[in-house]
Amino acid sequence: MKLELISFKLCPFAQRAIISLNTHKLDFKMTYINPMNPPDWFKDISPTGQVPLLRVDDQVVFESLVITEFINEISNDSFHPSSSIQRANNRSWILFSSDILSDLFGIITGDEEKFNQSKIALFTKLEKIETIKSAAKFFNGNDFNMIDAAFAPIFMRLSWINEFTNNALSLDEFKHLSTWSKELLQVNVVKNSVVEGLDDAYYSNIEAREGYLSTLLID
Ligand SMILES: N[C@@H](CCC(=O)N[C@@H](CS)C(=O)NCC(=O)O)C(=O)O
Repeated sequence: MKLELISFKLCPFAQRAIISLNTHKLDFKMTYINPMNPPDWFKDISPTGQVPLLRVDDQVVFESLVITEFINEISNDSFHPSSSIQRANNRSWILFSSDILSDLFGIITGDEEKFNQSKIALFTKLEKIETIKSAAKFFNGNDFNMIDAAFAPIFMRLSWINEFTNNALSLDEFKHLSTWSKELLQVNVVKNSVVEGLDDAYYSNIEAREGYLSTLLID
């Protein structure tokens, strides 16, 4: 089976797929495009115009969460906990994590009012996760699962934003999330899921958006 992941370097949704492919040690070709200015061949094969897109031989799979489930299905080791209810619970929180990415988008692009609204929305969600997250290293204990791959791109971006500002989105009030974030960002498949210098590109992206967050950047 030939796999090709069509991605965009800054895309947190695509990063989930990269972490999943690398966790399962699957060979794949990586093709980067800019979805804001896509090549014609991409328009022809992408139903939504969005990345990530996984080409599997001559078929395409789209939507990051469907891609990660597909990767799990074609792999030998399960990327989910074994109990059905725990698996369902993980999938619910994985879906929840996609809404957090929408809040982050508002934080990066919005004016002061939008920034504050998005920050409240983000922190309300983080608080909910904090209440159900155990003190364990990862979401399900010591095993790195799909839910960890779904949240890692979020924690990576939160940690960059905190580094670039005076901790504008500090996680300090969330003890369990702080531990989870610290542990996730040390995992090799997470560290290696972005190209070198992506933190600088993310900084430049915040600057270029000229939202309220860009006024909080420390030089
Ligand atoms: N629900 C999609 C969201 C993917 C998404 O928003 N991708 C962005 C890049 S990070 C994109 O392709 N944006 C271009 C567009 O929406 O036209 C998924 O989970 O795969």
